[in-house]
Amino acid sequence: MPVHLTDYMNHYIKIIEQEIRNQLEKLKIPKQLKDSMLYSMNAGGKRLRPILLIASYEAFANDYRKGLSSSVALEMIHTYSLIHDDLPAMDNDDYRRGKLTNHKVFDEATAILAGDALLTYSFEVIANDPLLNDKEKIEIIKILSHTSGPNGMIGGQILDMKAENSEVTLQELEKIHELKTGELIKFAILTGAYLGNATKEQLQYLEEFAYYLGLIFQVQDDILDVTGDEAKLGKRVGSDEESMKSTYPRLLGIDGAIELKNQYVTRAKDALKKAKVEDSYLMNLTEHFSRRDH
Ligand code: GRG
Repeated sequence: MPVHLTDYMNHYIKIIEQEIRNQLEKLKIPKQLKDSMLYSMNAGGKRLRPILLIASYEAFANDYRKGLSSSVALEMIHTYSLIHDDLPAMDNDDYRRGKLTNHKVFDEATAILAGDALLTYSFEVIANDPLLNDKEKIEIIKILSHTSGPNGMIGGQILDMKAENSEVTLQELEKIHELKTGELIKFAILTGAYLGNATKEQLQYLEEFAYYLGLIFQVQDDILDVTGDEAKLGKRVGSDEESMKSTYPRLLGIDGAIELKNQYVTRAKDALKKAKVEDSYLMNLTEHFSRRDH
């Protein structure tokens, strides 16, 4: 019997968080570095990316365990990007997810090193997974380094920095999001499907799906900045007037942003149908990404 998406997500959040603990607690490293890594890894993230990876794997195969190390590695890279993004040299934020940022609890140097450590350790986690063969390890590490590096997330971050305080076109905005947010989502979808033995054709459709899912995530994020409860309370990071950043609602108005998001939802679902995985949790997760309230 199909399980409701919330139960599905909660089930895997427990498994993912246990594996995060397993991977980090065994490290024999100075306490300050370990505490700093653990602090941000356990600071209340929604775990959307690792869940996506497992759902993508399960669209094709059974036994999530084969996707577990990649999903934890992905969450490590996501967390490192947040730690570094919050630093004084970047966004200079004191709070994330309602908690003090890493450099506020520890210090800047420790936060930089904790981010570096999570980035590099993520590759080690994949390389040491006994459930993966060498070909799989190389392929996953290849996709992860590409999507998180200069051709992916980091490339998006630098475009984003260049666009700070200037008007950008919708096309330019979407390029930033495609790289900065979308590439890690692409890693989740492609890695899960690859490990589940999807065909080349299915992988192509899933890449298209991931592209639209990344944009859905970001349009909704921008909408929440304006309409969400946290925005109304003035608590949402990056939501305030201090930033002149281009967003979907600023470029299209709220109604226009919602309309565009709905178009992307249709395209994402079409791509899942073409990949013949419309019965998977990826379908429910598309709705979840589109309607999430935080
Ligand atoms: C390496 C410095 C550096 C930056 C890389 C990804 C990124 C660029 C910076 C992170 C900050 C940011 C606002 C990214 C946009 C994507 C986004 C809204 C991330 C938050 O993702 P959620 O909502 O986070 O999944 P949680 O808190 O649930 O883990």
